[in-house]
Amino acid sequence: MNALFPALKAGSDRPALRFGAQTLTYDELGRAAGALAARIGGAGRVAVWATPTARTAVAVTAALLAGVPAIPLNPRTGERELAHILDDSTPGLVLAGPDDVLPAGLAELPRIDVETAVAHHTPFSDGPDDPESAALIVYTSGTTGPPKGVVLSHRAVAASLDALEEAWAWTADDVLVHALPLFHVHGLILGILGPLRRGGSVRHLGAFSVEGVARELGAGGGTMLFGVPTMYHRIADALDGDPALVRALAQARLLVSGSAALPVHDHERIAAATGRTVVERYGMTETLMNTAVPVGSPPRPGSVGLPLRGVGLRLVEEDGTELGAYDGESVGEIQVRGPNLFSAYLNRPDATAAAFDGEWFRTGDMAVREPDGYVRIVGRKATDLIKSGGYKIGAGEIENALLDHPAVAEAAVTGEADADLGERIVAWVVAADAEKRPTAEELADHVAALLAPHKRPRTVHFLGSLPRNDMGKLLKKALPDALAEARRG
Ligand code: MCA
Ligand code: AMP
Repeated sequence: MNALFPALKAGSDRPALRFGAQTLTYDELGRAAGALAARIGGAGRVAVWATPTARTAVAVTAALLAGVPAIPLNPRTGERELAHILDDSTPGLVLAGPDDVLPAGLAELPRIDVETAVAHHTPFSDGPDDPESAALIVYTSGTTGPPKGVVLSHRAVAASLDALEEAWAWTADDVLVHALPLFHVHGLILGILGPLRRGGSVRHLGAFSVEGVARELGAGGGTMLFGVPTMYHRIADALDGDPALVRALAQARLLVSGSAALPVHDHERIAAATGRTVVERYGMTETLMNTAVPVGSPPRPGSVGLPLRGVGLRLVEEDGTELGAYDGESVGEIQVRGPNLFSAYLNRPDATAAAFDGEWFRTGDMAVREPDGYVRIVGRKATDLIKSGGYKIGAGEIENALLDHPAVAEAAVTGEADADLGERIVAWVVAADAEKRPTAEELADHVAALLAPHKRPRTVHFLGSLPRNDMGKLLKKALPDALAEARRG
């Protein structure tokens, strides 16, 4: 197939990546990734300890050049989730930084330390001949059960990044600033592979801070910012009284939000202070990017824009009928098809089949279309999927983890509106012994250690029993009333 990263092949002294004080030019990245690609060629699949560092970018680039599927691992993944991912994806080795201390769960895997400074040049290929070859396996939560591995091909990655090139006039002159984690589509595929495919550059902040955004977009010369709504909310909060931040945002070419809905209030605060409108795009791990507000379009707060090049999008009613009207009112489930779609859920033909209606992928997101075709997301089908800080989290996986705590007899998990996180995880717990309730912190630590810190409950309510119907089915909608009653009684 055509090279995923033509600028890497050509090599140059232009900066490709900057993480803090460390910069890699295209030449340097080509040497580091080329040398590593030569070592991992026969590895089957490789796990990547995806810290927010240049090493992760080198490791993933090397895997793509070698045609070896990469499985990015959240370095904070708890023991149970890590064990599941390793069992399911069976990597042949793990790529990590020389100083990284890996958890016991990875001790059995051969390890290669990723070097970023490599003096010699190792010739590398353009990647696998077959564009359908798996490029990445990214784990994503469902309503119940452990996360599923989403197999993304070289074809899907290239198609989605090239469609964004067109929508945003994204070029080699762009300098992308972001602070997203590198184990999900947003931060890794859009935020690292995107600039590399264009021959442009990326400045990663390591960890999100409003000061870092102001610095890199301002004096740092960044032209684009990618973030989740929580980040834009924190930026909006800081604008008053921070003229340097206002200037930095005002001079950026493109401010993009995604992974969850950016509230209109935050859109408006940023536009009022900076004169710039944030554009949204809508995607999913399984589909990569589906829609985007094109650069230069008039402000459309609350809209995720138009289907990207090559993406078919339809709205479908409960009974399977396709909505014909673009009236801004009729709500249907978003279904998509196109070259941006994933290949399958790893080892889950049942789940893969259930996710499709023919060639159409059922996203589970509910939307309306305006008369001019713009898509506005109004909700989602499954209330047991929570989006917190831009992370998708299944209520079921947290309930199971809570039930494994010896002091928990029953547990339910819901998402509650939160100005900062979009939704906050709330746990409703019946203690095994009402006299010896665990603390909220103990339960949060327990979930963080088993699954991941971002999956920990932020609020814990204790109840004497959970509300259920005659069949014993949990009534999640009745939980607030049950709590109010428990407090009264
Ligand atoms: C706190 N921490 C803990 C605990 N409590 N660690 C262990 N046990 C505990 N009990 C640690 C955390 O690990 C973290 O450490 C620090 O305390 C703060 O954590 P937290 O409160 O969770 O962070 P936050 O302030 O809530 O983070 C906000 C955030 C983050 C920065 C916006 O949510 C974020 O990075 N979101 C991005 C999600 C994303 O990329 N989604 C894309 C997937 P430390 O401070 O050291 O880190 S969606 C996607 O890809 C699709 C395709 C799409 O459309 O984009
Ligand atoms: P994930 O499964 O983690 O890849 O998250 C995908 C989900 O994030 C989608 O199904 C949507 O529910 C949500 N999402 C992504 N971008 C947006 C957006 N711009 N507005 C609203 N929801 C979004």
